[in-house]
Amino acid sequence: MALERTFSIVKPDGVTRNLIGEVVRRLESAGLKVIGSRMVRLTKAEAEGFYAVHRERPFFNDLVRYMTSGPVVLQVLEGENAVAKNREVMGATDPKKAAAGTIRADLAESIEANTVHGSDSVENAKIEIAYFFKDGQVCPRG
Ligand code: 3AN
Repeated sequence: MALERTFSIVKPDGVTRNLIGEVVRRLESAGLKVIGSRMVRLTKAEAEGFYAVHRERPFFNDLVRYMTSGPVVLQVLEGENAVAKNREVMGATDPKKAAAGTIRADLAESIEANTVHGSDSVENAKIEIAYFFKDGQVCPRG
């Protein structure tokens, strides 16, 4: 088991529907610790940069529009196998395919408005955390 960090977003649909607490409750219940958290409304440039790997996908413009449609909560999570654990609690990208009891199965509105983001690897977690958090904005709790 490895102590890892991962990056999480409560997306605009989650914030709008007052689900911040419910998302964090599920993450904390799974043993993940929130060691960084801030609420922002992403700029178009920030959202485009964050989702740059999807630039050529047909849903890219809609995704950027959606991610900038309201505030989001950016979070750094720490825990044993944090990357996989967060993905497990989130469920599959498409809520219709997500396992019962996951955040996306229970709470997501659609494949786009799917309530949460979570890094898909330790490498990408490092890149995503650095994209949004400076060193002093993360508080390891040991
Ligand atoms: P995940 O968030 O599960 O890692 P990615 O990285 O493949 O999924 O997709 C990033 C985001 O792009 C998703 N969270 C979702 O909001 C959006 N997305 C992915 N696939 C589609 C799709 N087929 N149609 C619309 N939006 C999509």
